[in-house]
Amino acid sequence: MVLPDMLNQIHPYKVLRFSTVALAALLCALAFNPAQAQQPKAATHPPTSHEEAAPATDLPQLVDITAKTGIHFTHLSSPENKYIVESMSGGVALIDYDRDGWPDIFFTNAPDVAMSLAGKKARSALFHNNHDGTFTDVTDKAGVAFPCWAMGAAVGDFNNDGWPDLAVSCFGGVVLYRNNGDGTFTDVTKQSGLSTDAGWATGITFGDYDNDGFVDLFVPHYVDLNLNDLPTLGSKKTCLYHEIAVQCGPRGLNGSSDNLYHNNGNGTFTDVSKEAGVSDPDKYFGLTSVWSDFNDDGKLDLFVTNDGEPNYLYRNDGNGKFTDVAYAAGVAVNSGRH
Ligand SMILES: [Ca+2]
Ligand SMILES: [Ca+2]
Ligand SMILES: [Ca+2]
Ligand SMILES: [Ca+2]
Repeated sequence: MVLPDMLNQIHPYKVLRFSTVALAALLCALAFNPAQAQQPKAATHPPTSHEEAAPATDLPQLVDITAKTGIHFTHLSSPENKYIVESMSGGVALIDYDRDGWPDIFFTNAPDVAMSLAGKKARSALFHNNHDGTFTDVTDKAGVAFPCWAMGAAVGDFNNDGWPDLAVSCFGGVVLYRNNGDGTFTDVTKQSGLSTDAGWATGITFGDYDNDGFVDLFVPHYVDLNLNDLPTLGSKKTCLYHEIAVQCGPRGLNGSSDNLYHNNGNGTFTDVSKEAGVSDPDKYFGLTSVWSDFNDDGKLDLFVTNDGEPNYLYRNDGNGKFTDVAYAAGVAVNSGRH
């Protein structure tokens, strides 16, 4: 999952606000045993005077419990958001990496441009769920601190050993971590064949589209950006908003194609994007993706959101090929309000 600033790029703090709200909601959910949460007890007594005094609202009441959880994580990037690559990062994934029945949390992190050019990295983090509403930072033991200039993450057991593995989308391709089952992970990007992925990967997702029992990986790509030739604030017409100098992009920048990787069942993947019909030859600005069998035919379909450009809804035709039906389904474009 990646948390992009899709709302308006001239308001750089929306990413932070959105991430904070999402995190607060997430932690509220995680504070409870999932099994208990799924089976709420029916009220067995009449409301007390205290309950009667509660605000008259049907809306759920959420409380920010972050400070009590032991989660101390700061997403770096840049609050100034001078460049689009500094405003589009920020992702989180729930992964019960130790299979104790309690979801643990992985946060991606990203440097700003100046840090990256100086060779500095941003530390991602994995927090273990202690079952009591608190979490422990296990990043270093797990070996997942510095996957890349990280954007989003996806969880899937790519080698079917029962232990959930972790894929991270990066400004610069993808990283695949194999879960060793002992609290540690191994970077298997190279041997998996996924190191060929290049460009700005965003909202990746695992799904077994061909029903062979092995999860496959879809990787949308966003803007084709060169760190050594970054368009600066207001440097061209598309970097102006009502004559105000703003961050450049995505409009006015080049996009990047998408990739579908078929899981070969032996720890390796093969790029099948073009034959499957999901390669995005028009190079739209891909942001995130989700597998779902929307027509209930037993075959996973794929929805890909593109920033400011038509989305894709790929219907799975069952022979390793997909057909984009986004326009017919009414999900290609929105009303275009600005
Ligand atoms: Ca766990
Ligand atoms: Ca696994
Ligand atoms: Ca598969
Ligand atoms: Ca389907």
